[in-house]
Amino acid sequence: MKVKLSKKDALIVVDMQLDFMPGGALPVPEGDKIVPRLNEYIKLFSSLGLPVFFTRDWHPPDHISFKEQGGIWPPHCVQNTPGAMFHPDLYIPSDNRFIISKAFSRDFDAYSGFQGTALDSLLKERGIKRVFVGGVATDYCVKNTVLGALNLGYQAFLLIDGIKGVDVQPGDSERALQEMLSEGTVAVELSELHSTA
Ligand code: VGL
Ligand code: ZN
Repeated sequence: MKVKLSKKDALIVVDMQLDFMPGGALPVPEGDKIVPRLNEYIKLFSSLGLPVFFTRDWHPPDHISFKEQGGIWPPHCVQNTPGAMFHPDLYIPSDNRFIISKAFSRDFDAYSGFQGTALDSLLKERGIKRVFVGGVATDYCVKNTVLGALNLGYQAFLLIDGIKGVDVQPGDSERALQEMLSEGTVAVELSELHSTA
């Protein structure tokens, strides 16, 4: 399927931070392998003047999602620590790009980039109707960001060649994919996107 990009489209790159990469505190297997492909998406959207949104997990040191506080995760993506930084090879355009921090309060977790952030209003202000979502983890923050977008009335495209899952239970990423598709998400790959020209 060919998808023609227009002024009403935006790219959302989810949580491409060092703690989610191999060697990090909460590694997504092969999370680093999608950086080159995501960079191609970022350059495509950017070259067309379309906004690019980078979400990041941005926890305080005593966040409720951490095991010490009774949560399920090892400490990860603590604000202003090296593990919370984006992968150094991730291409961040110099303009028309936005960093969306989420889950930054001690007592609230957020897997969706829309939860407790300005993402929806930033998209609406720009007349965005369709979002293209890639990043990590397929079975957590990607899934919840995609479902959040659908709930808010956006059309959601999943970048099938630009996602990786954590699979705490085997098959979690595959189940997340099926759930996103059954809710109306459209799976696309880079070669299917084209511009007006
Ligand atoms: C995520 C687990 C905990 C994610 C964030 O970005 O998918 N997963 N916090
Ligand atoms: Zn987290």
